[in-house]
Amino acid sequence: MKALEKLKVIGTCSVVGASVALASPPSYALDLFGPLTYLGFSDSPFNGPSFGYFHLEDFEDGLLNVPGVTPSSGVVTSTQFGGSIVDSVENEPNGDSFFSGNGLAGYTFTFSKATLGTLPTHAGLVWVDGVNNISFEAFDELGNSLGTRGGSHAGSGFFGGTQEDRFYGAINPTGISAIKITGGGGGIEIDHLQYGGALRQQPPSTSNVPGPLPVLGAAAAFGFSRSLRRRLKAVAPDNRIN
Ligand SMILES: [Ca+2]
Ligand SMILES: [Ca+2]
Ligand SMILES: [Ca+2]
Repeated sequence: MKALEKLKVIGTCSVVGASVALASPPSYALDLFGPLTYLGFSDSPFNGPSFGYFHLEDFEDGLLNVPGVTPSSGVVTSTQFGGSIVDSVENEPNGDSFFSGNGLAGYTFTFSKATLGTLPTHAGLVWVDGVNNISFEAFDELGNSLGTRGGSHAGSGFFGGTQEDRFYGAINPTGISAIKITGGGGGIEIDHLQYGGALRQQPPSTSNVPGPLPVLGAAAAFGFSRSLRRRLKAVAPDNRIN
């Protein structure tokens, strides 16, 4: 059955939202990812960095209900289809995903700075079914393209199969306003929509006042120096050591 024949017209999904705040924010540079083999979140290049917030939509609750993101089109796959025709990062046919019947147009996921506080610095998704050729694009805070990535990894069938699944994503330190993915003819299906705002780098300190640790260090060094002089005088009394 062709993807176009999956008249997956309109549906819903599940949320695995998470907010993680860790110390030592790293620095990030503009980067694009994909197509990367992806069989679970442990394969995500975003699995590990420190975030002020992070959301992963796996659609397993039948809803697209993570905050601050709006799709241009599409439905949760289970609302239109069931069984083995549903592709998912999770073990289909028990999983769920997000589907659009117009793969050529694909869909754009737009992020809300008002809802999230800051635009995500990291954003990506996992292509799970459709037709070649596949193209991913990300947009900066002004809506300008950050670049594209392409792939042609679609398998021959439309009834599940995770070996063809690939991650696409982007990092932009000044924010990502939207990500878009398109395919060939027929439908397109994605899963594991994920995005997060990295913790900001702390500005370097401009203070010239030494902290308590350097002061203590200097005092210790002075004390050691006096002790050393006394020892040298005892060992070599004829040498002048002041
Ligand atoms: Ca959900
Ligand atoms: Ca899923
Ligand atoms: Ca698949």
